[in-house]
Amino acid sequence: MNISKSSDVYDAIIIGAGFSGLQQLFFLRDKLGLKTLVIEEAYDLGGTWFWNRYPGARCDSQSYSYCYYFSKELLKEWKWEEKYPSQKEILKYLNFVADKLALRSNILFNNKVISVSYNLENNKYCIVTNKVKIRSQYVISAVGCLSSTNIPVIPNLKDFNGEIYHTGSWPHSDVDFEGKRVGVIGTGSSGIQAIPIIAKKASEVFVFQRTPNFSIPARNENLSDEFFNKFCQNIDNYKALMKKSRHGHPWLTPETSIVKTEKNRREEIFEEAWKAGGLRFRECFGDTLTNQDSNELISKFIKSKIRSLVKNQETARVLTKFDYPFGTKRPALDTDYFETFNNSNVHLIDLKKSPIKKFISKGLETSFGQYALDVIVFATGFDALTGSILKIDFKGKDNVRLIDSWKEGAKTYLGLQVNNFPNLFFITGPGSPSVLTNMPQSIDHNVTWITDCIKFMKKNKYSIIEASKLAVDQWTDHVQKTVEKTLFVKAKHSWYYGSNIPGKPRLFLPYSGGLKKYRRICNKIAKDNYYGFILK
Ligand code: NA7
Repeated sequence: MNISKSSDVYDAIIIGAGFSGLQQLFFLRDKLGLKTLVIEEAYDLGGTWFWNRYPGARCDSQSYSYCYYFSKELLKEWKWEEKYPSQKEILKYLNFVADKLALRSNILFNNKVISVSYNLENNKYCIVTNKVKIRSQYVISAVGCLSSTNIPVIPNLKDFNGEIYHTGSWPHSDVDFEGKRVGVIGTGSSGIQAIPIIAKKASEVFVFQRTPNFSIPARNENLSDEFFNKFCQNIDNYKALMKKSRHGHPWLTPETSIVKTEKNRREEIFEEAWKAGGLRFRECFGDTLTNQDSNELISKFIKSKIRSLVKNQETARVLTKFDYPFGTKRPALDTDYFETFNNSNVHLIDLKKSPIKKFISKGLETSFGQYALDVIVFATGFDALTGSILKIDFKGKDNVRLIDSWKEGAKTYLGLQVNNFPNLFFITGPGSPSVLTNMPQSIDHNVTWITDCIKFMKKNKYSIIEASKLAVDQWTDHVQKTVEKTLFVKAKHSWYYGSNIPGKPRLFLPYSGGLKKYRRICNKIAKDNYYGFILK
């Protein structure tokens, strides 16, 4: 796409060509007929799935739920290969959708958005990229929740002579681990997925663990034609089930309490759920995240499973030194993660006991000693939910800067808007359920809501919508009060609270009330003539 004139004026600019940006483009362009452009930093589409190409990168949501449901045609034309889709398969899928809906012609690639500034006089934003300047009435941030990579500050990184990678910005060519000594820092979902694959090639793998992570077996499998045919006949049921579910997954969470269930029956349910694998394990009872005693029972069950999988009981002890309740930091899904520690070339280093001191030319030094390494893989996560938004200098009315408005924490109304920034929307922004849910379902809700809102504005001849300060404050308060009813508060050291990034304000970032409840609230507000928003 060729855009070079600063006179280019759009109805809507969308930042980011991942899952959310693509759907928003289709809805605004094809359903509302708006002049719409997506601006994307990368040379191609995919968002998270464009960048996260590390070995073993795979989605934790089931493939048939991790896709667009706005078109039956798309659902019937795409046959997923695996129960949990790999990064490659998801990227292929997004390209299929973009081709099918002819989206590429409205995407400006290789353009990094630097600033977005509002001009009250003409009610337009000026969007400046590293190459062009464009104006638009609406701006929709579709930058993703987990896109701004976090490389922790550890002294002397520049002294290290080997190869350095981050799981979230992996090279596009294969990385060769054959016969190499590899250090992996971080045991979140990315580390847990990558370590077993790296260990198959590397001569030695040193896993530097600061906090152990609960992980459930994924039990991934190939999907049959029979499964696909059955799915095609049941699309409506599938869709209805995800709408009814707490977090947008294709199952319902029972109301039953772990602690109130008789011991044998409880163990039976845990066993069945463990055998089935996947995130549903977390929801085999209704009070895992709200009742401390219940959580201790399910945590104990997982610990016993890990002990039975790992032969060296000292290694098992370090892998199960949990200091937070199960599920309150994002649990991982794995394929042979714990079993990998039975291989003689895989070593677990407990950073709680001996923290990293610095990098050295040949590797890394902890307070225990030095480790010679050829490769270091940072699996150290992201500046989640706000990092990729605040990389852009958003300026609203009276030159108010978003970075200043969020100094005390990211405050939004429904995760969708901020006061002082008229006509700026966020898809799966902080304050929305986002990362606690099956993302495409949250995206579908936000995109549809924003589209309906703009349609309403056009119909009623409004040109400005802006969340009121009161609505922002009240919603932020509600988000914090909601989480206080859960056990999430017992894991303050988590990226849900922003505490993985030094200096980041501590606020629980996603809305923990569930997608079902959130959808109901947002839709009621829309029905109430956008209560809490100022329309002009
Ligand atoms: P996560 O879940 O943020 O995990 C990052 C890991 O890196 C975690 O184990 C951290 O330990 C560790 N970490 C971070 N900084 C350091 C330092 N300085 N030293 C040692 N270890 C460190 O990121 P992922 O990429 O795995 O997963 C993010 C999401 O992406 C995931 O939930 C999926 O939704 C996809 P900590 O716990 O902070 O002690």
